[in-house]
Amino acid sequence: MTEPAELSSLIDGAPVDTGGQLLERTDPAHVDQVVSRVRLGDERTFAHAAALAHAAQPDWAAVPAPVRGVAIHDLANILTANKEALSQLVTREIGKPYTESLGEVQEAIDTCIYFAAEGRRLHGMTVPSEMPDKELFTYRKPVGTMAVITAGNFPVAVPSWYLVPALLAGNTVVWKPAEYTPAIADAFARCVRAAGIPDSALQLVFCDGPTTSEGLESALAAGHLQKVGFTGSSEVGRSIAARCGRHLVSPTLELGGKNPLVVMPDAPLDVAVEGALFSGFGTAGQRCTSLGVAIVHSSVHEEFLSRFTTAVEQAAIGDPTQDVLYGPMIDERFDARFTAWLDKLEPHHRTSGSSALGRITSSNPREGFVGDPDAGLYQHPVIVDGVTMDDTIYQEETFGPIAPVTSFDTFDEALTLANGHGYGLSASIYTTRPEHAFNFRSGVSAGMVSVNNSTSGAEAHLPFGGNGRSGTGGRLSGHWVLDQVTTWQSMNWDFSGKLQKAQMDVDAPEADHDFRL
Ligand code: UN1
Repeated sequence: MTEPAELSSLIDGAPVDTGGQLLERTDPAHVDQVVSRVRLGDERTFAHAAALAHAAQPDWAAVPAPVRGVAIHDLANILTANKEALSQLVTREIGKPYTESLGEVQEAIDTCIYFAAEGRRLHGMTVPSEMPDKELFTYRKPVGTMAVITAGNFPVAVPSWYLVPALLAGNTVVWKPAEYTPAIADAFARCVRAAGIPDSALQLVFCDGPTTSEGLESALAAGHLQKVGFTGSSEVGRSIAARCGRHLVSPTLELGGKNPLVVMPDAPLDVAVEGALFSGFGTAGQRCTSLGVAIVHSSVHEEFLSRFTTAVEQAAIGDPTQDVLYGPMIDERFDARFTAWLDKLEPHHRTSGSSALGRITSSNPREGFVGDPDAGLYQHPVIVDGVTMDDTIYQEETFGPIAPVTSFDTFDEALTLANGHGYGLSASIYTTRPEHAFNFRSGVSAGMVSVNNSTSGAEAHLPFGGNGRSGTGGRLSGHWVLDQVTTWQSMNWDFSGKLQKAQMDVDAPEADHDFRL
């Protein structure tokens, strides 16, 4: 195997040697194998990248939108041609099962396909004026330069949700990917470059969290950023939002979730179990859309729990290059944080799904494990029944292979449980009755609602995002994200040859208000 190259930030397309820390990234399924090495940047790297992106923005915005769309179309083709290579990198760098990695890259391709055509729309409107000889118009203007800070669990799809519409709309971008996915980020940036998008329009910066905060502050203070997009934890989102607020820059935040999955007494139970299995344990529970809590009607609770337990016991877990439900934890930090969650289980919790808890190893084995458990960061799956609203595992996002379960008697109780943690990303209900589906839709705080489908697996052209602790209401994907990457500009043109004052010079017909039939 060839020695992995040393990667670094790409500023105006050129690698920069900042002399910062050298981070070694190992395959979480084979922790003795180095996948990539990355030289982290310092605060000036970030601020410098923002200054250059800001300077380059007018030129990129001057390229006609349909032509920018052609570049996005080319990016779709380049990603398609490199789909296997990129997916293999995703599987190696973060341990995502290969079929899911292919799905993730496809999500980025779908995003490009959608936005390539948007280059020929980006519609504004003509609006009637209240006065004669005057025309009103609206235009979408790029916001300017965006900082995009993304997490490592979807290292291709989620960045594409920001980068693709941002570039299409004429913005330039400073992208700070998760520092533990440098090879994927580098590969994705090289695909963008191969599509003919200028190096100055996408600056790739590798920094750790504290350095990113400092860099962000300098760039915001210098007026070089007009938007910050962030996908990650609610805690970091809160601090980014506060920072943005001080500079009057509106952030787009896609934060954590505690996504409820409600099982009504009339639910198709097998479908609900399948949905809970994928929601709770797909990607080892490391999706922002992963199952937060299964809320099961007391009349079907025991039956659901027993079928769910069997499904989890029988699930294939292990080597992500094989056909498994989930592979390793993304990174040691995720693994350690998940272990800390297991310590928060309480005596009233009843666990099932695995004969053991914690790391899967040869001395703490899982029956049917696929591959060598000692080689990677594998965690036993756990279903935790008997969860109450006071429990920390009800209130906080856990980001790991754990499925909290609770029960309810009335629909209102189910809704209270679905909303009580204050997150509002995705929510799912299993039912065969339309009134349950629609009442859940209107009562739940989540930005995304599934009926008879898992909490995960949003499609690339529906609005994606949440409320409350999950975000400030901005939406990614589809045409909805255009309101994040553009601002509306209105224009009025008066060709009457005189000053016509709005509201005052309106020649409105006179009505006879005393008229009665
Ligand atoms: C995330 O975890 O940040 O809906 C995004 C899903 C995926 C995206 C998840 N399409 O689960």
